[in-house]
Amino acid sequence: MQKSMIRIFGVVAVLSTVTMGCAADGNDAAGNVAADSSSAGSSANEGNFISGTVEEWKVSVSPNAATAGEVKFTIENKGTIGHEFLVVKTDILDGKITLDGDHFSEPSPGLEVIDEIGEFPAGSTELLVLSLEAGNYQLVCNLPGHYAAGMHTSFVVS
Ligand SMILES: [Cu+2]
Repeated sequence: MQKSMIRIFGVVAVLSTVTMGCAADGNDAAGNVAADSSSAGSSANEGNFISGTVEEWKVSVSPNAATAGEVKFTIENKGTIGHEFLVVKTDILDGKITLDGDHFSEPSPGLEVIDEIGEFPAGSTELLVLSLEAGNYQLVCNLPGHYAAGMHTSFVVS
């Protein structure tokens, strides 16, 4: 009868990824999920699931746009070293933020760092849930040298 085992379990396992030996990060992700229920008036944004990667030396997300309201970023570090993931609201063109040495200052004129996933290790996945206003954004890694090396991409909220 029920001979065919269903493989959906694999998906569930990925979604509930626990970073072993890094309990603090796991707790952060859980906290962000729990915070979902506090946002009001965003029922039209249930599709704002953004998945992406950070690696040497790029940031990639799909889709690269969302509607204003709650946006959920699931970001995997596909690289071989630690990276961070910053959500920056700015009209500055992608890759053109003025650097102060090997990174840009936070804060800087013309941009606002909305929130971030702090540096997380290679091979791990983190969730960041934010309430975003309409506007132009950059998703970046601002570790020393990483922005200049290409770790930035544009993101639009309408
Ligand atoms: Cu980086």
